[in-house]
Amino acid sequence: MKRIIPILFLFALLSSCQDINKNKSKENKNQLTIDSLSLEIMNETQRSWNAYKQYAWGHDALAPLSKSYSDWYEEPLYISTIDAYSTLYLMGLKEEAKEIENYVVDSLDFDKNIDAKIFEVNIRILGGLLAMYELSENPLVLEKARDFADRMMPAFDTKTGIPKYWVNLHSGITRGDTVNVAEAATYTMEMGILSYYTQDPKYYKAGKKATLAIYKRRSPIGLIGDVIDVESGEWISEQSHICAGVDSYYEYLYKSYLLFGDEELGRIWRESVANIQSYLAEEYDGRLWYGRVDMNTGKQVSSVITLYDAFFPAILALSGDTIRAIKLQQTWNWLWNQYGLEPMVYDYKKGTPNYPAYDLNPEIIESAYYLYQITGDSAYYNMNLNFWSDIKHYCRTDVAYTSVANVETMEKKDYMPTFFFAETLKYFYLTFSHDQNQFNFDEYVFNTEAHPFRRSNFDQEKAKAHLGFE
Ligand code: DMJ
Repeated sequence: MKRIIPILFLFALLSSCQDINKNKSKENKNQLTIDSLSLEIMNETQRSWNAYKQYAWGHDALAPLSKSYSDWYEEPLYISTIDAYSTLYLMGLKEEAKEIENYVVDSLDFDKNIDAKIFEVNIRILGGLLAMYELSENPLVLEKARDFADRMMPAFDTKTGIPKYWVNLHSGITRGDTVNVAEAATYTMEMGILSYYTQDPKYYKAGKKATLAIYKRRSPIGLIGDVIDVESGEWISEQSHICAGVDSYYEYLYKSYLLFGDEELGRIWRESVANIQSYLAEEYDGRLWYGRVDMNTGKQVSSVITLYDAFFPAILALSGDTIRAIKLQQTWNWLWNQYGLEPMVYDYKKGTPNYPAYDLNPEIIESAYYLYQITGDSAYYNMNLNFWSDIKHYCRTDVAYTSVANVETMEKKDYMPTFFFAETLKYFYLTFSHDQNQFNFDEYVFNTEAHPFRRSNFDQEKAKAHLGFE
């Protein structure tokens, strides 16, 4: 993979080439600049982590303006604690990471009488614990992950195999028959990893059954809808798109194929992405967009998109379609620069934000990181530099970072989502420390919450037996 020094620093280097030690001086300066940016991200992560510890330890999320906390349910589920681990670990903040590991092993108890959202806890808690197990190699962490997954499993007991929306972690009672596609079918990675390590295929089989239940209900032109009834299997909404509510279904088709070698998912990914390109993609005002269409006719029904859709350049690039990935990332970069942060929901034909919040989301940063790694083009490094500088400008508080209620006024909210630790800071750090960091995606596959899993840990022949696929 090509490694190109970012253009900004190249200029800085060229201007210092006047003495006989110029080559030496270049190297040192480059080293210094790259190091100072990744050091800045590390320091800002540590500062935010200290604030979380001081004001919100054990709770789900930090409220950075009121210097308090916010929980998702009646009792905390330690979501930030678990979500932050892999980021702290890969930044070399080993003491902080060890403290979380000890907390998980000694004090964590999932036997709680709360109804948890199965999609969210799968990617953040189960994904976070499994990455913690890989990185710490502590078998007690795997036991916690297994205990948590066993509490999730009753949700999959439906007529279609698509899980219910909520599961009670104590009683196993489930509720919520209406789910979107991401909530229906974003399980094969975490469940597959757990099956691999426990050699019990029941987890992967449940996750894959849910994915196949969605695929099986595609229309004659090969498109899926976006909201479904888990018992009847009827589509409740027949809009086809790659936006929030569907996104990670596609992401997991490719990533699970990559990690475990499940060719059936690889085939579904290839077929699905071809249909996405045929029906969803369009050039509008000289830019590439992916709109919403009717799953049966393929006719466009809306040009409303969400900032979550910026995950797509990353997965396109990872799966080999660098040309479209580059074009699409230009669109997202353009949109970011219209405001200085991205609006959560935007209508690209009207040119208006339908919901103007920005919650410190990672997707556009993730895609810039992938494109930087894959193309070696410093434009993507500089994109992340620009995103970072805007986030610092608009979202930094005296103790951490906070979401923004409106990207037109930059009015702040009082909330730092757990994925700011898990994803946003991680992708900045990986971009700025790219040469020194071993956690690149040649060697690791990241789940949709950016928890890293080492590809060489998964022998694809053994995966067939442990996960139970042909
Ligand atoms: C994350 O929780 C995950 O990436 C999820 O798949 C959708 N996006 C949010 C952050 O924006």
